[in-house]
Amino acid sequence: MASNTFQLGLSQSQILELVKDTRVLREAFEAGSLPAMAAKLQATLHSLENVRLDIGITGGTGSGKSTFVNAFRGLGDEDPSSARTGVVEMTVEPTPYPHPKYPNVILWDLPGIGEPTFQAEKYLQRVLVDRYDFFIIITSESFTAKHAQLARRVLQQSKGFYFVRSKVDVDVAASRSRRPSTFSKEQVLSQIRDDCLRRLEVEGLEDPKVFLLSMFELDKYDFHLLEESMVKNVKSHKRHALLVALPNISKPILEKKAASLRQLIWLVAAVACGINPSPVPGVKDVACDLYRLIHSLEGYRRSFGLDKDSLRRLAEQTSQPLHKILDTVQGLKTKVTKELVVDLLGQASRDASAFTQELLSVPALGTLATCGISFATVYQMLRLSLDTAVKDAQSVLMQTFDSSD
Ligand SMILES: Nc1nc2c(ncn2[C@@H]2O[C@H](COP(=O)(O)OP(=O)(O)OP(=O)(O)O)[C@@H](O)[C@H]2O)c(=O)[nH]1
Ligand SMILES: [Mg+2]
Repeated sequence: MASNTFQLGLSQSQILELVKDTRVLREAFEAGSLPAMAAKLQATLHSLENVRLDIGITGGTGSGKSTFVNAFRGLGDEDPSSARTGVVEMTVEPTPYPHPKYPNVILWDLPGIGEPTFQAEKYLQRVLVDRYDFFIIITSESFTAKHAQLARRVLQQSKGFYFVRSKVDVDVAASRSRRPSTFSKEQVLSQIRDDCLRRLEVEGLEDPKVFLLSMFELDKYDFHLLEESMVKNVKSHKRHALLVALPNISKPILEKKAASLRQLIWLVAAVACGINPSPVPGVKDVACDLYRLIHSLEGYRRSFGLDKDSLRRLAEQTSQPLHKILDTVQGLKTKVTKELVVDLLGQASRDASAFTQELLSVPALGTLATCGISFATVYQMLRLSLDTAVKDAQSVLMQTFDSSD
């Protein structure tokens, strides 16, 4: 990349490319001092963290749409901000439910597609199809012509969709109690899957994919596969927003989250050192914006479900004492304060010096010399804190979700 391109100002998509490739970052550093870049980087960071994502949840009446909306947002049915659920028809108008921790991620609880005269085109007009990034089409029974018709129309509007077969816990439990001697969970699930695929194929859909779920137990069945598929297919500038908001129910998702947050560390460090830096008391040669770092560390905890609210909810949902879950957390157990960040920076500065040397030995980073030590220390602190948060999230996952069933 020509260095003057950078000085002239990069577009957001070019900065996104930078996020993916730190070699290009090094070249970019050559072009200007950190403070000069920081404002642009801050705007990019802000838009990456706040980009809007609208997911339309649709499907048969009573199929579990509203329950899915709540479960995805980590809420039970009785939370005051939950979507209403129940055995009689509940949802008649499209209703937005922002994620409680990421209000830019919105799940839309859409009306059921139950009526006999259902017409996909009219339905999509009514719910304003353009609003959604993609759809999740749910059934708790067999897929029918209605689901297929809806999916085809969604595709024609150049939107994506995922088929979900809900309430598989009911099928598994029924089979277990009715045919105990021959019961095989895998067999029940594969029968359901085959039946769903066959019916969708009969309706003319090519190579359909179906995710089997229990809305009450997202950690079981196919939810982790649905998460991975959504992450893979969502537009790249929205991927980070989706990832951080996803429920922490599988190791692969934790790792993908971590990778996405790790890619942004240099951006956060550049912004924290380049905008409103002030000397950090007790940490030699380091100046940065501590509030920006508090925001990022709180963000790690929130995204990995390590904040008090999330842990309390998890304890309730899994009927485990909160202290038992808290015992598995090595990192921050309390609110992130300025003192805590100063302390972490102090720890990081001890092993940041090797990293600073590494950074400064790259000729392109010579211009960083003025704020090189700050950048390296902040970078190192964020890297260590993120690693700790990932480890904690993995321990909490192992502690709370029993995969034996
Ligand atoms: N066992 C089991 N029950 C479920 C599941 N998902 C939803 N339910 C129950 O099914 C009933 C209907 O769920 P809702 O989430 O209200 O369904 P809906 O699709 O929003 O229904 P409408 O808004 O009326 O179209 C509720 O009693 C839920 O508790 C599931 O995966 N397993
Ligand atoms: Mg509903």
